[in-house]
Amino acid sequence: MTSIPTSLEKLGWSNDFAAQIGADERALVPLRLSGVERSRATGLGEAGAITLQFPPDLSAGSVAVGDWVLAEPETARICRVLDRRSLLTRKAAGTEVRTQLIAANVDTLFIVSSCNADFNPARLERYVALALDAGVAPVIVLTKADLAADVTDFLSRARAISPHVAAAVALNAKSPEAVAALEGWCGPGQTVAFAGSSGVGKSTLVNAMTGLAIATQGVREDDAKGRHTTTARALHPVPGGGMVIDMPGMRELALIDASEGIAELFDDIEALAATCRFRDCAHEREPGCAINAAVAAGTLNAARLGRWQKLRREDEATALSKAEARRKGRTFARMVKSAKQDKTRSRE
Ligand SMILES: Nc1nc2c(ncn2[C@@H]2O[C@H](COP(=O)(O)OP(=O)(O)OP(=O)(O)O)[C@@H](O)[C@H]2O)c(=O)[nH]1
Ligand SMILES: [Mg+2]
Repeated sequence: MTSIPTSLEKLGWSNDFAAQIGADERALVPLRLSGVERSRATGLGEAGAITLQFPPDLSAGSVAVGDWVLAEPETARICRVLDRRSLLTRKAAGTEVRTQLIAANVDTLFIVSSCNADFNPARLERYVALALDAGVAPVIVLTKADLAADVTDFLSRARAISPHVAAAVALNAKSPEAVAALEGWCGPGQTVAFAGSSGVGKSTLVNAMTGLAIATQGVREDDAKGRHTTTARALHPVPGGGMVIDMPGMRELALIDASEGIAELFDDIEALAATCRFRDCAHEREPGCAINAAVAAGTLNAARLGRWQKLRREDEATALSKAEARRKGRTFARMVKSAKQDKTRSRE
């Protein structure tokens, strides 16, 4: 394993974090979470890697890899999570509408896809919206360029996703040149994270950047699908400066509270929609619909329009379910409160 940097700056510490430490917190130790498990976490700090315990009022679900925390040196117990520079989240799997934290204090999200059957604009758009919503720069990384017949076609389709994609690069993750292609985004003080489906080469790239030997695995030939080799998110130092987060492959990415990211991703369509004759235009058969006119004129891709509508509908449905859950929660809390009052009264 590569040695862990000893200075906090090398781990991504900056003045924004230092400024948050109160006068009564000077005895606490700042640590950056490099791994989070159900009942404990690993923190990197000046003394190296430490196993940290959660206090009763903080669960593993409220922190993420990349977070900065303050911990008690004697007990190794986390006292407080420092305000984040950025936070990547998604809707947790399952029917309940719940936010799951993915990674914190990330500067650039490398959205990885292979130049093969894995390439899917709808999926890439979700990752881009997620990054934009969190104020993280999205960079699309197309791997397995060595196996593709026409890499430029994949690159142009990736660039067409949104003008807000910071860059799209194609590479062979196993070649010695791969690191140089990504170096521009990862330097001292920077944190980058790799996200994407299983088997696209995230860990292969993390290994190339860090000199580690994280397990990587072959892909099924028939459908280009990976097998979920990486099972937990982990933060690693890059010897030349910066930190990198490897993540398990995501089967699907459901967004939550990402309406700003979706609007930014599709801001050209949003601007067009604002010029429709009717403010509540559904872009179906209304007269004066600027969206339909653009599709008819060939300046707006109908499939991309469909994906914008789908993401917006999904986002609205999630927001509604969340509001409903909150309302039910409040009703339940009121019921409990009034039941308690009734009990007290009946004793009086
Ligand atoms: N030829 C070629 N093979 C690659 C490339 N990138 C990754 N691979 C291979 O693809 C397989 C999967 O790579 P991993 O790095 O394990 O993929 P991953 O994205 O980390 O997968 P999960 O951990 O399951 O999410 C490995 O056998 C890699 O050697 C590439 O650019 N070209
Ligand atoms: Mg992996």
